[in-house]
Amino acid sequence: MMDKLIITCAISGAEVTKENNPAVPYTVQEMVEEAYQAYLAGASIIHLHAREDNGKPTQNKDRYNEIYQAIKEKCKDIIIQVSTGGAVGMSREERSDVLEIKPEMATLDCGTLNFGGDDIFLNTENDIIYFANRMHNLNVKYEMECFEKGHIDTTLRLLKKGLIKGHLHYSFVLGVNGGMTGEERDFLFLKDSIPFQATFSVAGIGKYEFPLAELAIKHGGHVRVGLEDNIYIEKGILAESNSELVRKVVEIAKKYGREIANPEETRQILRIRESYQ
Ligand code: KMH
Ligand code: ZN
Repeated sequence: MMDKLIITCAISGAEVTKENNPAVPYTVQEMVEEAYQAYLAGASIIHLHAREDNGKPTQNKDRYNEIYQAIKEKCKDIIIQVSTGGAVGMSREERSDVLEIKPEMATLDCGTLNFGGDDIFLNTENDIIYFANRMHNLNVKYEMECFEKGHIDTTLRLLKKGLIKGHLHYSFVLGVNGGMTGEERDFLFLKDSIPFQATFSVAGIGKYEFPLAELAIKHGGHVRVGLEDNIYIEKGILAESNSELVRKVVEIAKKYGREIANPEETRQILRIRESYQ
């Protein structure tokens, strides 16, 4: 019997802009509205990148806190997963500032990759250990973002050394320019490479968003969608909001008889309240 389906909505990202899609939120108010509508549509986790009002990505803890509290105020029980990936070029100290607000969840990026053009998204082994350690100490549940198979292998090595702990929850982020593609064979390879007891979600970039969502739904995984990953509801047609993308996943889930997990059920499936100690 499959778990209920956890839908994460990546509402803002660090790279996508209002020029790409006017629905991308920058201000606190816009973040709250996008998060709220996604929550009503069925998302139980919001993957959050903070922005300044002018759209500039920031990892500043005060700005995150303002957005975090405002979303929590409106969507009482929702889970907010902050990004420790930030934007390309940020230092690990800058990226981890947000952990000071003690979020319920955060991402843990598990390896370096090219990120299009001259960009490199840098996550050395020491970076991964540093972030994991800080999250163990603050009891922040991490989702391990893997952009290719080598990143999974890294997590397994660190697990053996006791440097990664607790229930393992992966996110396969596929289709980044420089990472692994999101074809069915890629998905199956990654799914079969993680430990049996682990849970996973998929985040398909661009055209991979919905085909990967469908594969994950069929195979007992979970799904992330949102404007961070994909700005189109259909080929060539911009999504009007994050919630429109969430609703499309809910429709696919119905086809396969997968019920949608609410935030409390999500906490149980991901064992969010378990301590690392
Ligand atoms: N913005 C990307 C460079 C994460 O949220 O942890 C990194 C990213 C991953 O989005
Ligand atoms: Zn992100």
